[in-house]
Amino acid sequence: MERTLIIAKPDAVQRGLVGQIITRLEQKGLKLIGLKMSSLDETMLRTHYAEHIEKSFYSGLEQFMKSSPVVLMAFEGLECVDAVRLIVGATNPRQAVPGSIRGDFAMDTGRNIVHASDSKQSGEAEVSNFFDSKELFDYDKSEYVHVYDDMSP
Ligand code: IDP
Ligand code: MG
Repeated sequence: MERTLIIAKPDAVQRGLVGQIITRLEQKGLKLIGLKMSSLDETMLRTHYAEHIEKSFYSGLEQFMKSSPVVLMAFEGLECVDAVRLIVGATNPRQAVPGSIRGDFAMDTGRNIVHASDSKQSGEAEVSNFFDSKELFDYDKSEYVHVYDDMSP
């Protein structure tokens, strides 16, 4: 099982799309293991977006991500990092396929609604960066027997 971090960004919160984001991921069969609202500060954002700090868009990205609270989610599932990236869609929403979150709800790379971890390693690291161990929940999901062939929780 992999873990992935989802952030419903300020535009999702402002536009009232948080519920639809959660719904799409839940209905896929992913297991929600952490959920909270939070304001992200400069330090957290510089860690989270370390690979982008030197890029021209970084200061705009940081301002945007601080512009209102976000909703943080941790999900667990079999190979869920890649599966969730497909549900989220391309970074540029105008190129994201219809049916994906960005393809259905967004028009601009700088307002693309949602963050999703991009590798198994970043999924583990990002979930740990944003959630204390007490905020992550390990529980049996009875639905798993209907979601995965030959797998019990
Ligand atoms: P990702 O969110 O699909 O993984 P990344 O390339 O990791 O995309 O970029 C992180 C975030 O930085 C994007 O989701 C977007 O919010 C922002 N971003 C990336 N490229 C640009 C750009 O060219 N202009 C404005 N914002 C950008
Ligand atoms: Mg990324």
